[in-house]
Amino acid sequence: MQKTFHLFVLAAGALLAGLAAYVLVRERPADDKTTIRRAVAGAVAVHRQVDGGTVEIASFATRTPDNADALAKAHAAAPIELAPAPAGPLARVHITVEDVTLQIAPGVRYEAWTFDGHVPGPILHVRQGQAVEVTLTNRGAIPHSIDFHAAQIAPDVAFRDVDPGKSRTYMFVASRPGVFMYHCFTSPIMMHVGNGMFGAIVVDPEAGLPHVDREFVLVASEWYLNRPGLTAPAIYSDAKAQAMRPDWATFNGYADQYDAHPLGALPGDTVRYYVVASGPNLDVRFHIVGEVIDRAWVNGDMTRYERGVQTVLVPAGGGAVLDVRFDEPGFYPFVSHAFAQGSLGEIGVVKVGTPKGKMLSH
Ligand SMILES: [Cu+2]
Repeated sequence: MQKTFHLFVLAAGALLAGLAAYVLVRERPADDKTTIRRAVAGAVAVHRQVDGGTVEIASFATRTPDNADALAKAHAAAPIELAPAPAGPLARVHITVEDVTLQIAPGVRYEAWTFDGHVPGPILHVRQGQAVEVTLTNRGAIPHSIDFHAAQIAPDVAFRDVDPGKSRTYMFVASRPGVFMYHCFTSPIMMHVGNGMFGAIVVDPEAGLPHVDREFVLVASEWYLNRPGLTAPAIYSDAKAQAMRPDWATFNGYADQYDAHPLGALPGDTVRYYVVASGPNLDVRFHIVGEVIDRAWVNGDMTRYERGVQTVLVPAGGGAVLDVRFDEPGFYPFVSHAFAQGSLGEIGVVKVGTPKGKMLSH
């Protein structure tokens, strides 16, 4: 009897001590940085847990609902036009980080981290020699930052993390022309880029480029999903990103969107493609079916161009400027000629004039 009583007292004591410890821990105020660090560590842990951290990776590639064609038609394609560069010596850019659930393929939802609420972020346009003043406001849940490949600047200062609710401004001079990637620089970078935090900036050369009739900006990237995203939105799969096995690959964030909504040109038009490969991991082998690229500024080197190129390698983190003259009416697909990527959604079409035939893929 006495032994039972002792056990009872011990158990009650342990319970009270546990309760006190719980209250103490709960009530201890965590400073902002601790909370944020926990949030990041937690997010990474969750992603690893979901994947199991194993090599067993289920692919959700091309998994769409039965009404995928109707959904693709109903989805408004992302704009591809380049806005004019601002006049004067200074270009002011204000970008806001927002966590948004997006469609990345017909019926496929993804919990993205974005610049200005869409993927890719805004397509920026400046002139060589112009100063670019960048303000980043963070309305996301965790710290983020912005790294411009067009900048030559101490990254440990300019590209520092901006805490939620805060803003930071820095300035760089766009001294090199070309088309450049920008992206979130916060660790783990692959996760931040993989979640949609990237975009492009075009820097016009001082001397200008040959006149063209149309300009299309295409930012390629891959998506790594922890689930199909059909009934509940998907989040980033770290195991798939580490293995470089995406579920979707896209131009401007949504699979095959310029196949469902072809871009337009007229016979005789010269079209300039600004292509950026944002990755986070994969290069793009950019090819235009039925054409040969007349002028190819490869690797962002705007001092000279190559002529008569069939396929241009755009490395992850790199860009290229490509001019093509379309002579005959027709449907001209553009693809990543690494067909594993093409089949995951990196295909679009330019409809030149009023072709009599049908698109090959329809
Ligand atoms: Cu970020």
